[in-house]
Parts: sequence; structure tokens; C-alpha cells
Amino acid sequence: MKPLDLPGLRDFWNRKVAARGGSTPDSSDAGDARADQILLAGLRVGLRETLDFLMSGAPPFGEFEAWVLEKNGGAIEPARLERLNAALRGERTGELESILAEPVLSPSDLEFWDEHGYVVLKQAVSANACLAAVDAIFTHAGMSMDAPDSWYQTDIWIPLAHHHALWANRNSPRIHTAFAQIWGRGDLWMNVDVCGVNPPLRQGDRFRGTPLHWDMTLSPPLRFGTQGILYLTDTAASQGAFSCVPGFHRSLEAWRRQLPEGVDPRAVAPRVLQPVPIAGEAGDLIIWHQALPHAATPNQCASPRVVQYLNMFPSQYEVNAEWL
Ligand SMILES: O=C(O)CCC(=O)C(=O)O
Repeated sequence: MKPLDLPGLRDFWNRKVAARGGSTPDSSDAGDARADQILLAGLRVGLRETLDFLMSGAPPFGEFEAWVLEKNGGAIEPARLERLNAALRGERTGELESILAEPVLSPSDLEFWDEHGYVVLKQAVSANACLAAVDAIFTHAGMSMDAPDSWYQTDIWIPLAHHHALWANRNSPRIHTAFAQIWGRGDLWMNVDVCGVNPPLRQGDRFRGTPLHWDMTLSPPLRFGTQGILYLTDTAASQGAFSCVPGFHRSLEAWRRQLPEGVDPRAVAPRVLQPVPIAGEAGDLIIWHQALPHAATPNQCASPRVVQYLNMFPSQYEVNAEWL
């Protein structure tokens, strides 16, 4: 096998393998965190599957490289490698060619985004694309729409990331264009994330989602960043919808400052903040500012909510190293 011309891959492997087992702390800093996200997006692999591979058997570098290639069907196009190397060197890379000439978010959508910190892109993907993705997820998870007992697993995340139906959604020009409008630039990367099935809550059962939370560090200063969820089924507000605290990106820092010394904002948030469920139709994409606390909600309806998680970020952006 011809080695990949990708110095960032060895750097990633070195840091992760050195930190394996916790004997040496992961020496990654903010620059590394950003590089890792771009590297994995460019290599079209997910963080969880990559760490699982590296942590399970301490594979030598060559084996890791072979695994990455296998995930890419045996080869990575030279143009993608070149773009990836440029981004990892901190250079601004070219805009995605898939970005549409016409905007997909209207001026009022963008005003809504500024004020509320989230926006719904209607019909981000087609009804058929949703059906294909739901079929892929259900087949992978051994679920059937006609067999409610099959809908219940340990949690609401389904670890399926690689399927052509999911890739078709990640390649949607409408989705790329919406993220380009939100970021104000088109040199974007798409992450590889998993899917979710949030089934109706059964009597006596506990909700298997995560309480209201942030996925970013709360260490100041507040950094811009996005997250996204694609509804693959029509989702009523009471059907386990995504929920968030609208507008909190504008008040997070002031809210933190007024908390008594020593109080953990992550522990307090679910007790005092009021999230709002966001309904949508199959094919709608919700993009939110990472500073909005958010969570899935218990499904009070009769059919499951099915989603695909996805996000985009540019070649350069600010990250805080300290996790708070
Ligand atoms: O599934 C949802 O509605 C919430 C997703 C979530 O909590 C996350 O992406 O961090």
C-alpha cells in the first residue's frame, strides 16, 4: 500500500496513541482540537469509530492508515488530500463547488438566526432521501416501523455513519449553502456523525436521551460554532423533538457571570432554563449556535422520531483549549 501524503495523520495517531490508556494525558491543544475535526472530516470518518479503532488494539501507524483507506473505499482523491493538507497547514481552502449561487436562507431566516441562535432550513433534503436514510438506519439497527418492540435500544443514538443514503444527505447542496450563509464563508468541511431514533416513551420507562447540555467548552471567550440535526420523519413538538433555549447565545456569558461562585453551570442549566421543542417535517434541517443549551425531549406520540446529525465548519475557526 502506498502511504498517504498526509503528515497530519501521523501527528493525530502519535497524540492519540500516546494518550492511550490514560497513562499520558492527551497533549492536544486548541489548534490540535481544530485540526482533529478537520482531519476526520476530510478523511470522512467519525471521531467515535476512529478512537474505538485506535484504543481497542494500539494498531501501528501503517494499520491505522490502511483502516482510513478502507473507510474511503481503498483510495482518497489527490485533490481532497491536497485540500486537507492545506487546511491543516492553516491555509484558507477553496469554497465548496456544491454551494448554490442562490441563497437558501432568506434575509428573515438570517435575522431569526441572529436573534434566536437557530434556524430551520425547510426541505434540506427530499422526501425520498429521508425514506432511504430511515430504511438504512432501521435495517442497521434491526428495527421495523411495524414492530414497536424493535424501536428500543440502550440510548437514542444509532452508531451508523457510513451508508450511501447518509452520504447523499451530507452532500446536499442546500445544506452546504445554508452552512455557508451561517458561517459567511464557503471553505467548509462536513463532519461524519451518527443517527438517532427517539421512540415513544413507554409507561414506566425512562427517557434515554441526554438532559439539557452544551457540547462546547464553557470557558470564555464564547466562540462561534454550529451544530445540526436533520429530521428524517415528520416531528411534532411532542414527538421527541430537538429542543433548545432560543437566544441563549446572546446571554450565556452574562448568565454565567451571575452564577454564585463554585456553581457548575452544566448542573444548573437543566434545572433552571426553559428549552423550547422545535417541530419540523421530514427533510428539515435545524442548525443551531453551539452556545444554545439543547437536548432531545421525551417522545409522547405513537411513532419514533428519526434523525441524522450533521455539522459543517470552515478550514479555520477559533476553539478554546480548556474544557470547562
Ligand atoms: O437529538 C436531539 O434532539 C439533541 C441532539 C443533541 O443533544 C446533540 O446533538 O448534542
